[in-house]
Amino acid sequence: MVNGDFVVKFYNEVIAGLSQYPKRLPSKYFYDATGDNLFQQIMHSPDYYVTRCELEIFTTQLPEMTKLVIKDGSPFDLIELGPGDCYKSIHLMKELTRLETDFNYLPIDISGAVLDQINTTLPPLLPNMPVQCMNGEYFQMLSKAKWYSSNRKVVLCLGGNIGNMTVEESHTFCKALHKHLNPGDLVIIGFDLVKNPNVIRTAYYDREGITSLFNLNLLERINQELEGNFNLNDFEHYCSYEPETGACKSFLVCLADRIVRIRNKEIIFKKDEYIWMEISQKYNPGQISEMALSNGFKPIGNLMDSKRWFADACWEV
Ligand code: AVJ
Repeated sequence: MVNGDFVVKFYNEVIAGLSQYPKRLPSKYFYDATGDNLFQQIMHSPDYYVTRCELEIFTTQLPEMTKLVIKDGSPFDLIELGPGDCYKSIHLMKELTRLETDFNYLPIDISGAVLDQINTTLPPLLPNMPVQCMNGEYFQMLSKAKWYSSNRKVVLCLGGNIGNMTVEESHTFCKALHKHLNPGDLVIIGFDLVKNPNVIRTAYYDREGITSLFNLNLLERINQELEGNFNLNDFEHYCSYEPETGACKSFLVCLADRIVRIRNKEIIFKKDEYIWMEISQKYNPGQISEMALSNGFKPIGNLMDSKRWFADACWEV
């Protein structure tokens, strides 16, 4: 996608979200350069357990995971949706390489910067692993991956990215994922699990206030890229976690009556009105299996960390 198309899409989605009541902004736009940097800080903050738990799975459960991935020993394409810096998947790739497994690595991301980074860091670490970066939307690139090779596919969707969808959106996503794969393919998909509600809320309402900056940064990005005039001081971060639904939500609350301009569009904010910024949905193991079964997958096991706070679910097509 060329930059002009991106800006048009970004603008349209921002205006559509802020024209709704209650107002919404899509959290997928959190990740510009500043947002990437803030998310790195979140991942290393003591209150945010998610990354540490999944990393533990990718270090302590590797034998189990590689066995599932290698399967009958036939060559495969390891496809990663939203690889980031491969912080977790690199452990799997290293182990597969050590075992002299025949596979290609195909990271798919909407961000060219993420893929450039992978192209410079991975080859020196794993010189024998073929890497084919795919820049674009997940499903468009998954269709393209079929033409890259006829190998069976192993798809990684890590980091609880699926958590940024509502339960309903996740079902739609899993259905589409299933449609893009063939019998025998494998999916490893990360789900953050329900746990003590205070642990969850603290992870998204951290004492250092990084999550607040992470949310406010989207307003700043709108100012920069869409000629907005948000005053960031007018907005305050709020986070809720509801144990009954597993929904953890972030909001920005407007502290006064304001009119914000984005290009030629005026958006009216009443005092105490909020923008729903992000959902991070939590699941229990039963709901994960249900997600698999109702969308055509066969659940073959959940790999979990020692605290059982996070699960990488393994599903066969
Ligand atoms: C990148 C989607 C896994 O929802 O836990 C972290 C993003 N938001 N803190 C998550 C995030 C606030 C994160 N994921």
